Amino acid sequence: MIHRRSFLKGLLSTSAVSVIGPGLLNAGQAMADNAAQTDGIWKISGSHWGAFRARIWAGKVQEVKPLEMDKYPSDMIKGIKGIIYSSSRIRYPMVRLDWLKKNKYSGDTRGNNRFVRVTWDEALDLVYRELERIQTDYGPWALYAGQTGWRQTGQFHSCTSHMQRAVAMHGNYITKVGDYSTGAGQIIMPYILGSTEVYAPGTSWVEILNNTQNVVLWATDLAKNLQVGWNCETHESFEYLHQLKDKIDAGKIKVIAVDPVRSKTQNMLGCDQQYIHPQTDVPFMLALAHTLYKESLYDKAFLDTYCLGFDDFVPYLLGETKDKVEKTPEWASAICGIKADDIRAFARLLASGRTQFIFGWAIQRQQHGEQPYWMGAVLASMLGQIGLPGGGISYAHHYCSIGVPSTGFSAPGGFPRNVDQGQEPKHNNTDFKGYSRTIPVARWLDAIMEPGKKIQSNGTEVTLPDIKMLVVSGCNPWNHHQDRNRMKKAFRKLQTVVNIDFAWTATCRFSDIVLPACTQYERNDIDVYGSYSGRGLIAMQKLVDPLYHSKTDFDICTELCKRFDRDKDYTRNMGEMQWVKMLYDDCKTANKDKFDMPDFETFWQQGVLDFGKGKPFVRHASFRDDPEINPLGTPSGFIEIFSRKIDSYGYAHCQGHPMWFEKAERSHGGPGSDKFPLWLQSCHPDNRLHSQMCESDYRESYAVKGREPCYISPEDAKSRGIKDGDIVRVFNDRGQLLTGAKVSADFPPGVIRIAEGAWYGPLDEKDGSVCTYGDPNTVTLDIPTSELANATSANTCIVEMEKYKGEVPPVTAFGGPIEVS
Ligand SMILES: Nc1nc2c(c(=O)[nH]1)N[C@H]1C(S)=C(S)[C@@H](COP(=O)(O)OP(=O)(O)OC[C@H]3O[C@@H](n4cnc5c(=O)[nH]c(N)nc54)[C@H](O)[C@@H]3O)O[C@H]1N2
Ligand SMILES: Nc1nc2c(c(=O)[nH]1)N[C@H]1C(S)=C(S)[C@@H](COP(=O)(O)OP(=O)(O)OC[C@H]3O[C@@H](n4cnc5c(=O)[nH]c(N)nc54)[C@H](O)[C@@H]3O)O[C@H]1N2
Ligand SMILES: [Mo]
Repeated sequence: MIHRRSFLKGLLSTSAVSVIGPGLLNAGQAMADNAAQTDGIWKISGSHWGAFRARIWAGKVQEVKPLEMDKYPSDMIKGIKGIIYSSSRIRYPMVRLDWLKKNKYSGDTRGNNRFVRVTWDEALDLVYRELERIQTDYGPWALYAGQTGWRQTGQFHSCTSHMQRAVAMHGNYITKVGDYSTGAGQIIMPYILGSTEVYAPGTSWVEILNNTQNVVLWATDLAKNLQVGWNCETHESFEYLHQLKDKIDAGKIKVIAVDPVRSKTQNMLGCDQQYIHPQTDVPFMLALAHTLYKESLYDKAFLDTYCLGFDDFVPYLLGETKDKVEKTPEWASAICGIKADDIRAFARLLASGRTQFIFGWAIQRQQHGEQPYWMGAVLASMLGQIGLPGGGISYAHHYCSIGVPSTGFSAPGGFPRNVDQGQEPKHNNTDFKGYSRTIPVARWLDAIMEPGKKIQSNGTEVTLPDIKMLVVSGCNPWNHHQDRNRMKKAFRKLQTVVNIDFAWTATCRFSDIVLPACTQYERNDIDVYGSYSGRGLIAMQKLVDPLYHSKTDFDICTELCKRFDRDKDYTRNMGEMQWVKMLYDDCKTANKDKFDMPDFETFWQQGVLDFGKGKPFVRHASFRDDPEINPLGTPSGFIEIFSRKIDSYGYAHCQGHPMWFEKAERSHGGPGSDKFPLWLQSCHPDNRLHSQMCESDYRESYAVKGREPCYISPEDAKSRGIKDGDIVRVFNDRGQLLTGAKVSADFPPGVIRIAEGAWYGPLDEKDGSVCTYGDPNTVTLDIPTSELANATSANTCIVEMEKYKGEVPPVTAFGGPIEVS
């Protein structure tokens, strides 16, 4: 199982470079002293959006500005204040009225948003009562506490760990494997290149800038997505993007973005775009491979030395096996919308010099999302440049500043998500009644809908458990999962849903017990500065005390554990600052041979440690140097163009080599497009992190008449009589939502975008109810990528849209519950 945090920990503990001493002490302190005399004090903290200083006065955060070290701060820093003081903060523990008062958990009204305020003791007693009931009446298979997400930053307070450890102190439960980000990629790539690749350090930008002739940005929007990090983001990668732009301008590097849309990155770099119809990357790639093969532009020696199975793949390319279709440029052109001659020219360009592929993740978040990643590796293998500086393939340069050299600093640990060794849960029942204890992350809703169903998953059989109770913290399932109306049906079957959050999201609306956590700005913590680069450490100094009746997740979970006498085990008898100091001290010890870190008090007062710049790195270089001594982690140790292992599973939609499969639905002449001609891409937002910061006054900077924007091409707008700023209804057979039209020439006909993370605001809890704010997951398709990864297929979705006539209903997404006394 891959946890990002543990992965990063392992990763950062590799090489060592010299330390650049803490440089910000004087500037920061002087600023703080200065401000203190007039209007408050300045503190330092970090966030997914970057490090910042905040001015506190009269017990309130007055002002937030990026840390000086951050040369390319994200605009989203402006939204932080709005998170703290949003109208959707959860003020008190709340319990759903019908669940509390009626019998049988009143699943039929779940989602009606009518809640009663209760005391902390009442709320936690109810949570404990429900955990007891589930463990004794059913068993650990009926409890799901496994879903995770983008909890706020901070190594100690990382909230999902707190919830999971507290629940684990009480009893066992169902967990998940994988994530929504890279669900298909992280499962397929270990078979092909021997690691997840998606969470691996990529070739450093300096190597690309110095060695590459052609950079292919394949479905990736670096300038948009590098704004956020899993830990506190440094934005160092933007320095390299600017250098890349200079090289493009000077004619030294050619950058081509393969994307249906003209992205923020393309606009920033001024690079070329290779338009492609959505979801048709595999036919395009197959035709590129066909050209390389036919024109002998491929590296036979590389395929012989480093790869297995090219000979098994070629017959498919030539139309001799499987579908018996030759994968010519003419064949591909009819599917992907690129002229056959342009495909040939593209293939010749790829083979003309040093070529670096950089893939994003959106194309594996679609049906058969395993295939483009595998086929990308085949193309890169045919070019024979894997392991060379500035050549080969990367699957993650848009994520957490991958490509910025790592300092080799060992990151601090975090709060444990399991019980300690030697401890047992109160109810140590390990009888899962034949149900699988671990399920693929995106299939939890299938479990609720079809308990007992057996599905294939990555070479094993999974029996979906009969989930009766959910406990959620640090993620927002009513943001991240697909198909809201299907979710409503599933949630009606649940007995009890507990959610811990600081914001009244749609998940709160569909819960029964809601516990108010405080934000990260209301607690002390420590974080890595630069997730993969290991640039430094950030002290996350509490800015203000927890607002309203909210508490830290740590305090909430401690009090829950007190109810079954496990609070001391849970906390290890330590408080917040003891934990933070211990994590720091352990980190100092782990790094003692590499960096001279000051004592905790000095660090805390200073706020930031800077370890300087790291050493450049070339992905797969050691494998290329000597594949016998440094084999890949694949079954054979080589790049597997044909995978016997995958082939042996006998899956219909992921066979022995990469293939093209038609999608369940597809625009541009694909299935269903006569009725729903528009492809909806629910990309990651430019001005939020998923649903976080959607509720902030910062929203006003991009919302259209108070709704989430929907980007649409001038052609599609015109043919539907839609003007920029109009309220439009987007719909298909699964649901409907209202958004505000943004007409933009960056979008081609047949493609619209509504960013994921727009809060779900249904008019009521009934099926088919319109979403009033514009959550794209109201209409997305909830099917697995394939039997291999079972990942989300969110980007396989087609819709129609129209100008909204009639009276526009108010937005119901924000402002919290309907409080009933
Ligand atoms: N259609 C579509 N759907 C998608 C995607 C897509 O591209 N298209 N992308 C998918 C991907 S890649 C991802 S990663 C997911 C993201 O899905 P999530 O990770 O679920 O998204 P977030 O909105 O970040 O949800 C985090 C929630 O945790 C809460 N929270 C944050 N910090 C704390 C804390 O300290 N304590 C407590 N108690 N709560 C906290 C926040 O308020 C928020 O409600 O979405 C997936 N869904
Ligand atoms: N600002 C911001 N940054 C983020 C996040 C955020 O919420 N906000 N979330 C973070 C997280 S959790 C994740 S998982 C990553 C997500 O990273 P990705 O999944 O890579 O990002 P997306 O923005 O969904 O899509 C990237 C590009 O893929 C293109 N694309 C989509 N479908 C296709 C297709 O079929 N073919 C081709 N060729 N191109 C296609 C889109 O047009 C877009 O330009 O971003 C991270 N960074
Ligand atoms: Mo993600």
